[in-house]
Amino acid sequence: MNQANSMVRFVICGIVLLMCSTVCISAQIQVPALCGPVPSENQLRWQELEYYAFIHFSLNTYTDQSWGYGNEDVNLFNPTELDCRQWARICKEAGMKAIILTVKHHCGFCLWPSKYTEYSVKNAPWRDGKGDVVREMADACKEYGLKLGIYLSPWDRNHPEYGRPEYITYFRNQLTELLTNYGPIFEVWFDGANGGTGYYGGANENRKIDRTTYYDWSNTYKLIRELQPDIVIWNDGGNRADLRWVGTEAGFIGETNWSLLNATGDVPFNMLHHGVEDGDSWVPGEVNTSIRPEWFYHPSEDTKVKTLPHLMDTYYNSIGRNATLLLNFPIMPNGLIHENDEKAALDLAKAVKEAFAVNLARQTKAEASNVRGNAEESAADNVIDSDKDTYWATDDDVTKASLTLDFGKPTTFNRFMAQEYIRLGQRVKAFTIEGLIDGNWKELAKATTVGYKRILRFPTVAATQLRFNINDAKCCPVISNIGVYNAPQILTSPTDYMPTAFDLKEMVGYTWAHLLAQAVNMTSPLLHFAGKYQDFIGNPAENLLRHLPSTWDETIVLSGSEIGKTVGFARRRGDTWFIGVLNGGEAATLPIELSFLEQGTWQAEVFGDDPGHPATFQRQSNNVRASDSLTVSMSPRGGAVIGLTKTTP
Ligand SMILES: [Ca+2]
Repeated sequence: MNQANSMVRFVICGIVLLMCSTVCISAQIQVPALCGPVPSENQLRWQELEYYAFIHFSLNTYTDQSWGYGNEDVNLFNPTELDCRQWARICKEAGMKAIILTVKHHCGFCLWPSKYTEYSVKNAPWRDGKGDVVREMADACKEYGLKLGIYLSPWDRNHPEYGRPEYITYFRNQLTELLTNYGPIFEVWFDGANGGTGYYGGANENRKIDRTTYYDWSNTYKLIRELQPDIVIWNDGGNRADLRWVGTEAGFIGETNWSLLNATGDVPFNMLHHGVEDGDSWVPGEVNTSIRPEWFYHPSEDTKVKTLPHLMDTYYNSIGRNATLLLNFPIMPNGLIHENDEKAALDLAKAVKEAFAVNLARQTKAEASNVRGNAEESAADNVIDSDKDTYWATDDDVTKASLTLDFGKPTTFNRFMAQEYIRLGQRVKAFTIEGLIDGNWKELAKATTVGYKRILRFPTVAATQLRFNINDAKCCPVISNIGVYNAPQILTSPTDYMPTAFDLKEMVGYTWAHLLAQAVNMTSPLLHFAGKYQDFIGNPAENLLRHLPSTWDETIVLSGSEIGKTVGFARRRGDTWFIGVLNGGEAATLPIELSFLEQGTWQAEVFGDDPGHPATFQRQSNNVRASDSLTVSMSPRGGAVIGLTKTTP
């Protein structure tokens, strides 16, 4: 063979080899195809903020109202110590990344000197009418490295033209002022309360609007995006924008939470709360809630600022469930955040920092049951590199896979965090976590969706390995990060946690007494029903609920209990007994023998079903002794609760 021939063969071989390796490499590094809708760059940037503040401040602050009528005197607005830098400092120290300021609430009063109305700070005594809260907020945000957002109420109970086309021009003029004069705005927020009674320039009447057409949102959105191309728009479900309400202001989103909705059609509670698995649009959830019961400041709530265990639950039930958390601070009449609210926010920040201080996954050896194309780009250890842009992915046809983290020695932990690489869509539908404890695999937690971030809590274990089993997914899973943590326990005392509400929207088909019985049987602090705080206050069962302990000295399963039908517990804390009975799908009667009671007379307070009326209950009180029995009749998916306190020895 001459040298030329040899050279030709070498070149051909090289080309073949090159072609082969090109083909092989491209097969290995092929990025998984998009799985359904994906977030925009603006939505991605927003999601990564995770935690930011709401600020409510207006004439309501001076009238102790929740919603102003629109005729409140502008002279009331005179915050003597107003300091937006205090707000920004607290938010920054609390770990928040942005602040959304309510620049105009339903009463129509504007916190900036809008040139389109007289109903603003320019006619208030504060700073002799020269003040501009939005300007001071924008400056403070800049100083503290926070992004700024605005809440502009579409409903305006002051404006004479509200309900007519002229008001839409006014509304857009105001949006233009706000989105032009105050630098970058990361989010704009439009409340869903629209139309009703109001001052309306002196008309004092009821004005109804057709909320599907009146605001012509598509053109308003166009204007917003022209003025602030990097913005995200929040609107409640019906007027589909970039972000969605989660159906409750109580501080949590559904455990199953898809960042998807359909572009058109109604959005009932379950869609707001859980998203839509096969939705055609990326519309992630934002959990908005207040650090106190109400949005605006009321002095009576200075003692009702949420406790650390309550706020931790809010954190896990929002950020830990693939949502962001928008936590509200009401501003006091003097223009500052109350010290109790500041302390609560900083305590939460400290507890979150402690909980996630050390990612135990970083020190492990990661292996997966399947790696996409057996390529390094998709390998298991990409989930422990703390890099959000690298990921573990499986082959296209693999939607069931496991990833194991080997700690090398028994390691103590109680939190698991996973993140999907959502640029390619949301995929995981079901997963479990197992621990290898004393040589046996034990299930630690079971869940559905992951999304941008999912955090699971479970009792502390010492395991040598952790297994993350994806049992079902819409497409091949793509996981960017995993975290394993050993969070310090936060003790809950009985008075620490106030159950917030009952709302049958959350528990379709169940009765009120059933929900109440859950509070007893599932242990009182875990009340997470949707709805309004006000439904709880003044509720006939409020006293009983407030006194439910979070730990018990003794639990007895009542005879006649049968899993799937009727389950009753009698639970004792000190000298007090609580009985909770949960009923299944058919009406039932349960006789309860009280032989577990000590001698003496006991007062029994019974909350039972009101047949045919699931949203109400019947209440009676009578004296009983250990030799007596009480019979409760329950509706389908009903229940009963009995509180027993000793009256005479
Ligand atoms: Ca990674």
